[in-house]
Amino acid sequence: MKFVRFIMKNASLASVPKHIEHFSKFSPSPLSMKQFLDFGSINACEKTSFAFLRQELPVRLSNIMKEINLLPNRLLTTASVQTVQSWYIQSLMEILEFLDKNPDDFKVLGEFVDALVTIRNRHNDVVPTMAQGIIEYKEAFPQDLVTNQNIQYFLDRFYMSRISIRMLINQHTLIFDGTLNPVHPNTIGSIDPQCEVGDVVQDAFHSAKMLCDQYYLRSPDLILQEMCNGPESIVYVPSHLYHMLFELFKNAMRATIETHDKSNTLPPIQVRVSLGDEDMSIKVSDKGGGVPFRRIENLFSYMFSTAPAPQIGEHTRPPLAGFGYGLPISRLYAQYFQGDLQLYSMEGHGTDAVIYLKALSTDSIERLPVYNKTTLKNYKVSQEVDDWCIPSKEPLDLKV
Ligand code: W6P
Repeated sequence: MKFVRFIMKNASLASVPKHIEHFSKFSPSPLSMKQFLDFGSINACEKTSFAFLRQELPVRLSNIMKEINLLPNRLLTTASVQTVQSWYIQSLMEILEFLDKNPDDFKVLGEFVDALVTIRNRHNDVVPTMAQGIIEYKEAFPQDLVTNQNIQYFLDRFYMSRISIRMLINQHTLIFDGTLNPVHPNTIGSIDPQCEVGDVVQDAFHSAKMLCDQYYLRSPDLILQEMCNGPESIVYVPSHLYHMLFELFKNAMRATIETHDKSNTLPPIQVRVSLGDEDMSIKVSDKGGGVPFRRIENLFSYMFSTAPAPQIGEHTRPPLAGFGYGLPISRLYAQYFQGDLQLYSMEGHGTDAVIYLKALSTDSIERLPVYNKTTLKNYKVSQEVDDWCIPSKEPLDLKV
């Protein structure tokens, strides 16, 4: 019996490349906020969601698995990346099990929810595990600029794919586990049809402030200005918005405190929320001395912001912000529903960080990577020479 199961298991493992070939030929189907809400409305059923997901999850998994294989070999073969890849293979196999099952069987539907929960847990540590792979790679091949570009391109797409897959899994498991969210009874899965942005700003600020007080024994205040009249709400995933704001606040607080460390007072962090016909914009302004323009791009770079976790000793404390993938991943959350996150800094003064979200749920549609010929081309980017001169710091020698 054990032997039969061993053979069976390896038979399905052997057929995985074929399935990846098959499913990666489909483009992922981006969902709009409205479609997400429809899955959670009274007339939508678990059966429809099941039928959609057992096709769409393999498509999204296979599309990004093809891209993992395009990574430079010296990164692809690290133990960390191999581990992540094995999780994707295992999860794909587990979903494929449901392709020949009957959607009318409630037992099948229950097993599907359980399988999704198992898969979600398996992938919990993807981000730190990939980061470990980058650390290993950086030690072996320091300052490889072409690969830095490739890694940025890959991880933006890989983490965006991951955000989208977790969104699908969260919606299905939250909506069809048969219970109502007791704290937020009006949410549809993780979506709040009336997400009050000001409330999320205050929650995120409060959490960042507590961390800040812990590290620095002081923290700046918040000035929140909502434009228009009264509270402003959009259809959105509050946890995504919270994640972005928490990250921005940590950065703003750290900058404020470190540039005013000799002063008794701290300039407050100002937040403006503005709802227009097309955009919901949220600006977080600090007077923390700003960042030189040249360094702004680095704040979003996975390679630059990947450092071994600082050793916490007796006389050191972990920094409040600036390590890890907070900013690049926050930008992905904003971009996921067609928004963006941008930094406008004035060195010597301070930084404005702006989150742009779509005001209309009809414009909030998933932004998803797709594997195609263009993708392949983008990984082959040039070893070619640049066609702009390199500025020289030496004075030009005109003597003959
Ligand atoms: C800074 C650097 C930064 C990043 C993100 C958000 C705010 C700030 N402030 O000085």
